[in-house]
Amino acid sequence: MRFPVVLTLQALWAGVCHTMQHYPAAWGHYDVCKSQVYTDDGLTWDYMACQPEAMDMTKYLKVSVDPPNITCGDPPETYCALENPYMCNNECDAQNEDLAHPPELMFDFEGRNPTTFWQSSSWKKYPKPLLVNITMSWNKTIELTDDIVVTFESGRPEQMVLEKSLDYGKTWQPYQFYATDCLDAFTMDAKTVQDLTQHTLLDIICTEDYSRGYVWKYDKTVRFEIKDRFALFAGPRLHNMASLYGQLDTTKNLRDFFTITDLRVRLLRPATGATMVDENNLSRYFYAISDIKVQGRCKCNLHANSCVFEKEKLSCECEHNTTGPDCGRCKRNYQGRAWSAGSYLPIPKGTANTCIPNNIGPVSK
Ligand SMILES: *[C@@H]1O[C@H](CO)[C@@H](O)[C@H](O)[C@H]1NC(C)=O
Ligand SMILES: *[C@@H]1O[C@H](CO)[C@@H](O)[C@H](O)[C@H]1NC(C)=O
Ligand SMILES: *[C@@H]1O[C@H](CO)[C@@H](O)[C@H](O)[C@H]1NC(C)=O
Ligand SMILES: *[C@@H]1O[C@H](CO)[C@@H](O)[C@H](O)[C@H]1NC(C)=O
Ligand SMILES: *[C@@H]1O[C@H](CO)[C@@H](O)[C@H](O)[C@H]1NC(C)=O
Ligand SMILES: [Ca+2]
Repeated sequence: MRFPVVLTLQALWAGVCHTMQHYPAAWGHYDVCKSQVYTDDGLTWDYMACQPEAMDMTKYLKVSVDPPNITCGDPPETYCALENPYMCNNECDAQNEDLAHPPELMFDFEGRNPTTFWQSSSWKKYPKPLLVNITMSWNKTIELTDDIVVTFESGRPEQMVLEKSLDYGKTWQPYQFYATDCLDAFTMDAKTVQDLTQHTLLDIICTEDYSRGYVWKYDKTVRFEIKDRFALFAGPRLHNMASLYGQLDTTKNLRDFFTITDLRVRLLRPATGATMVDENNLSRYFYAISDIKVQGRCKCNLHANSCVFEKEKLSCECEHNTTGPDCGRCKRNYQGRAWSAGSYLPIPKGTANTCIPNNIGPVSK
């Protein structure tokens, strides 16, 4: 016989959740790495798969904008409204704090009025493309848990690509293409996330949903739809996370799809709101972004339930005698069997796959 003795508040909460068979609607389960239990042999530890909570990842990133001098205000510049070339009261001056639009303003607390935003210089060199890369780096592997949302203060771009890296920026893969005309811009057929199935979930699509015509006047966001992709396994409203966790456990490609170390927004063509660009007033064309949302959790291979930000860097607080920034290996003297990630299965506690001391025979669990 075996019954858990609850020793910490966190364990208590987890215990309550389990007895109620209540599986939370979103990620955020697997919050305990170990708990003490009484068995016939007395008090021992029970180890479980665990992961840190999802959080606002924009607090921990480094941002770079390329080319470096593309941010407006040096020299100062005056912009006109896209929809009205006679309305020219948007000033940018890097030397004046009230009129400067540096990259940090994409990640500050939004909710005050007026909004704060980063802005590029205008499309002075038309018809040469106005190209800007916004690169966000964590120097840590992260698992995305919610949609990436980019909110434009200007019109939404007519062409843009969201890219990701899994190797600290050495190589990049597209996540999604965005255009007013996918065929023309990227020779891809236009799709929406609703066209995806479990089978095609990892397909990289081009969507016209976020850049068509003047729609931007009412909706200024461009999304990468993580939750709709989760829903292909977990059902609408993500009520069946067990099914998603099961899939993530067994399908490396799927797990890697939602894992990143860096993100890049490639802005390729600004909003023009028309088929013809007004060459007499290029001050109407530029990019401005007020907010970027990235929600995720540190990837700790199910061996840590917390992740700390120290010396400008995120790292997992590894349990189960694992170590490394992602708990990706066994501690010295705990190499009694090969390292392995924890497993979400069986639901709800998973399997810890702890590292075991050297020179001890096979031990279960
Ligand atoms: C943006 O990044 C891509 C690679 O992701 C690179 O090919 C391109 O030259 C960069 N553009 C700028 C303006 O830095
Ligand atoms: C940025 O610098 C490059 C060369 O360093 C220059 O050619 C370019 O015109 C500059 N762009 C802007 C917007 O000032
Ligand atoms: C990234 O993190 C590693 C430690 O994991 C550190 O040695 C390296 O300097 C960091 N790189 C940057 C660019 O911060
Ligand atoms: C064009 O741009 C300039 C600023 O560059 C502005 O003063 C002018 O009013 C704009 N509109 C028209 C219709 O020329
Ligand atoms: C890890 O090692 C410590 C001793 O260093 C031991 O007390 C602990 O039980 C071990 N934990 C696991 C999960 O094996
Ligand atoms: Ca802002």
